[in-house]
Amino acid sequence: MRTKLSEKIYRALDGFRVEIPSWGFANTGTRFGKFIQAAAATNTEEKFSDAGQVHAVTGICPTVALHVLWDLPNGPASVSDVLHFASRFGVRPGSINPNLFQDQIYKFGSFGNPDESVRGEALQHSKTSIQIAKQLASRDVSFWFIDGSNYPGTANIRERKRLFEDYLQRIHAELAPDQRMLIEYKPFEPAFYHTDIADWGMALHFARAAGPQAKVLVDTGHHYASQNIEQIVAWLLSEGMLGGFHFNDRRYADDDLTLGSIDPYQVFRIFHEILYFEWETSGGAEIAYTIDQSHNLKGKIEAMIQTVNMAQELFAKACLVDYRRLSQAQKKSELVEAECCLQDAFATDVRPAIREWRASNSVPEDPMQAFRDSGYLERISVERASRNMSSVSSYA
Ligand code: RM4
Ligand code: MN
Ligand code: MN
Repeated sequence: MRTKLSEKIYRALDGFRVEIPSWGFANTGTRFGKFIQAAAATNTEEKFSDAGQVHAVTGICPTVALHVLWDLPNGPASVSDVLHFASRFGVRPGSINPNLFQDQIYKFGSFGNPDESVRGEALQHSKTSIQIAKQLASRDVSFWFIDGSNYPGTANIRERKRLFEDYLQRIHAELAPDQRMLIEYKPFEPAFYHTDIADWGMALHFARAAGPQAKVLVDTGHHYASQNIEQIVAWLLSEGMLGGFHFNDRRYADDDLTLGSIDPYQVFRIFHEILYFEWETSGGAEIAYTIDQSHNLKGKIEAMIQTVNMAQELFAKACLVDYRRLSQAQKKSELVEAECCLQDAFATDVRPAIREWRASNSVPEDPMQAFRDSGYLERISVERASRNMSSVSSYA
């Protein structure tokens, strides 16, 4: 017999899916070095295999975000391999991430580069990425740019803005009607003086300049400390411009720590703004929830399961906010009452209801335990150990 509370949670969880990143399963590191894990995935096939494990035990990760250069090393010629891995391991390709930062030509930027031939290469790679997305039936192509400069006076900021408007429009023209391009912002790193798409306002401007299928992608780690991320989310929702998220947690900069490990209330507040918006507008917001984490110290598959569980739990808590009570309290400026609406929901233990939901969806009640019991980790640790000593993916 379901209670009213678990009824609410069931409905919310039925519609909640999280995309996991292929790069979260490979050996990656910091710019100071890499700690190799014997069990890390060494190729695209192994990344799909690991992602399939996460989906099998959680039931809510049916898609994998792919990086074109890392996961499709032969470009469009790798598409058939990816489709084969997808059907073999039971997870579909998700968002496609062009790589406009790793090649030597991008030293001074991609679309903002003063050299027209480099901009041309970046455009060509973007077009190829969109082509790949079409062949994989991926809706979203996510763009993140390193473009910026390190020293005052070294870049023409206005000219670079104009170039970005121009090239993003050209990319937009390549999209199929059902595709979207997501524009990610980041205030610093690798550029440390100015970044061409430094914040959500700039990303919003560029998305509008590009065309109607361009939206903003919010990476939770890409903000200055203490910035109010849920306000950014609320504004983008109200403008119809929120395309998706890259989830991770942080204390200092773009730390890419496990979601909710430092500040679970932050993630709850983001989900709350989305669900409150949906309640007010009686409509579903079209938002891609994606994890952008690659763990250097934690076991990669365990860390991914932990992250997905946390996202699910915080989403379930957020759906418990009493919106009617909240909007009444807000209208009357009953501050303590309004704040308690959020705090009551956040304090609710949703884990029993989530376990029930899993059982009724034929998913293990405890995904982490199920993964540990499966023996998968022990098997791949042996199989991949020697290859891992020689293969290390890069990660910005
Ligand atoms: C960036 C950003 C992008 C990711 C790269 C590798 O910091 O978060 O989404 O693709 O790192
Ligand atoms: Mn990101
Ligand atoms: Mn990042």
